[in-house]
Amino acid sequence: MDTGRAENAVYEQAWLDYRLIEDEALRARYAAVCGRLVVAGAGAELTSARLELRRAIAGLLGIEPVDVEAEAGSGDWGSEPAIVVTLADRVQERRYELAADAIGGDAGSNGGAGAGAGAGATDINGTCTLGEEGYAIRTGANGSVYLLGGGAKGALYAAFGFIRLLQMGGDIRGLRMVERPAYPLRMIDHWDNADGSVERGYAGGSLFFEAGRLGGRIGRIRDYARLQASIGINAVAINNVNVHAKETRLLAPERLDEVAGVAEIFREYGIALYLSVNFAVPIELGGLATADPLDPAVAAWWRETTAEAYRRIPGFGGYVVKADSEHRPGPFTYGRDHADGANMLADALAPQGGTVVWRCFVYDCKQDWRDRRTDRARAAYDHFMPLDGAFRDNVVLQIKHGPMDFQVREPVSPLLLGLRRTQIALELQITQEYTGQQRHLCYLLPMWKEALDFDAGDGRTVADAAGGLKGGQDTGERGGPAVGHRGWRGGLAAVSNVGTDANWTGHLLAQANWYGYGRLAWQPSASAEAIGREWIRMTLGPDPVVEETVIRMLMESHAIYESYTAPLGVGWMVNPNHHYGPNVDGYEYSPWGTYHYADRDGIGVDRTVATGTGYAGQYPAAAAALYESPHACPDELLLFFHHVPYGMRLKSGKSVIQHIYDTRFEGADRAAGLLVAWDGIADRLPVRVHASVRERLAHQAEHAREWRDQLNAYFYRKSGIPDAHGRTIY
Ligand code: GCV
Repeated sequence: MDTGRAENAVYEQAWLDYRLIEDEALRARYAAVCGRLVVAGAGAELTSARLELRRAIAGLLGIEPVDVEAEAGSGDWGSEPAIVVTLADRVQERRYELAADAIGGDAGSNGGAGAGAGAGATDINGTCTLGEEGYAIRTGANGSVYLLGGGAKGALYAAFGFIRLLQMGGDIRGLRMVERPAYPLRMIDHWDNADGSVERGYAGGSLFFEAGRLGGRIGRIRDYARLQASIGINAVAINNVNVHAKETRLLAPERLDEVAGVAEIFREYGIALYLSVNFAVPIELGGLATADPLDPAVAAWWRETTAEAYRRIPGFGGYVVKADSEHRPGPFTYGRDHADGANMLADALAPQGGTVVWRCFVYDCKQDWRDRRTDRARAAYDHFMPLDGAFRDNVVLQIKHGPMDFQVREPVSPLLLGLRRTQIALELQITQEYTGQQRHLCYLLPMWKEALDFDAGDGRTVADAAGGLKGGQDTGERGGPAVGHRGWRGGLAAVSNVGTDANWTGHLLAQANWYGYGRLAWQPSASAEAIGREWIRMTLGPDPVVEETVIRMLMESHAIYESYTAPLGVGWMVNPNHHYGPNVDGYEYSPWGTYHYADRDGIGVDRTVATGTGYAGQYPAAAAALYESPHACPDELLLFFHHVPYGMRLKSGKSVIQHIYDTRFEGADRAAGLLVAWDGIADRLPVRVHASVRERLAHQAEHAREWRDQLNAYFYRKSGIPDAHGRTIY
């Protein structure tokens, strides 16, 4: 298959590629309802909903819908079926034809990738229960489909939800869907720099910055905002958390209009723009002698600067802060703690309703590798647990899913479940820094699902914790919020994987991670497979053979990547700085706190309480006991928690060394299999789409062999133990 339009659309429109539905009967059924469009109500998001529906209907059905104006106050738009977009409370208040049918009755979900959040029988009652961002979709008596937002943002999400239904070929008769996002914060963080580069970016340059200028690519930024809104993203930080001199100036009065230009586009799509800020900006920009958070002049500077930012930037959301981390300035310089730092910014933001997202990635990056007692894995918990309850209620602590740094396999950070009186956001990394840099296929949702589903033995999962659910009820001594209170601001945040590449993500299939992140942030109980299938169908089309092939590739890819790169929970065997490619000792004698301690007898880090760094003791009792014992510890994390001999038997029955050899061989073979599978659907895909992914899969297959051979050779030479199957090890 080869059509220029299809190729470009897949590249540029990603999953919002509205190609004509081929099934004529289905198209006609949809067209009978979609030929008339009513948008009742005002607001930027409703305007965007109208534009998007028009665009989707034109593309998918090949018709231009007629815009029907609801007569002011009457709600009368004729008896013919139509798509009606409005606010749920408007429907009730104005006694529209549909009222009882649209809102009452047994609320269900569309299914799709996951059930609507908390959809119940009688709880959908206008804005109060849908919330600003929730929505209901109902089919009325005459076949009209009502897209009812709790607020204007909800109406926009309803429009995208309905479009997804059409793209998926769903039945629009008798719809009774209710959707509400699980979390109020569904954020994407860009690590984009003012010079146009992207830290850990693998898809070209920055969408936002070009040689110091911000917001020039208006069309592309608008498409970006559409894509984000379509998956429910409502907050985007546009600049790198490593805030250098140039980005520090984004808060200067003469730069605010540029920021405002991007924020204006975001606002039309319900997205709040955040800025990552340099904790020392009062010195660098304000000319003060200090950035001490307890100095009144510093607090006043932040208050004034923040008020000005809100005056100038529409829909500004607040600040993201990386402090006292990897050479960034922070409150430690002044002998203050992170609650002092975060609360000072929170006080500046509070009058404007803003939020400070404060990162917990705080550790000693100048560690002596000879010192075995210092353990980087402990750092976030050690720094932040003593501050639980000390944060203002517009502070959200952003916590990486593992205690180290986005490795292929890590245990879940104990801080996520430990904090009970502090609002949190789980931080994920969509950009594939340690997972193949968008040259290897690695669908991250299975890994993210494991983190979200993790509970430490008391039935409270990380997904619950990120939503403030099932927590303690105490109020913090310093005024922190009781977990789960109504004003909860936490949720999920993730590092972006997009850039200026035509297909957004470099590796086309890496789009599934971006799409999937948004869908999970909306509903964490949705399945990785269902979300993957949505992405495939919306992006690559409805061919079932393509869908089955690609979903298998996606679902197996994380396990495949892990099996040739990171054995039994050991990470960091990569080249320093750029983090690509095998280098077993790349981080072994470094100051970064990243060791495997392999010698001739064994491998792994002793993190037990009994004989090691004590990290295992940071978990609640049940999980701590599991990790403390090398016999109870799950195989896949054995070397994260224990230093063991190569001959130790795993639960699988294999020795550690044989496991290392076997998984390297299998992993490389399975990576080669991904290429074979993709080639099997070559004639079902646009030529350029097939070729671009093929090139990456071919590289992956070859690179996986390199990983296999370097790791096997290294461990054979260390241990002197041959492979039980006599395969070639160099
Ligand atoms: C933005 C890791 C990455 C850094 C990143 C840092 C962070 O260390 O390698 O590039 O810095 O994480 O999350 O702040």
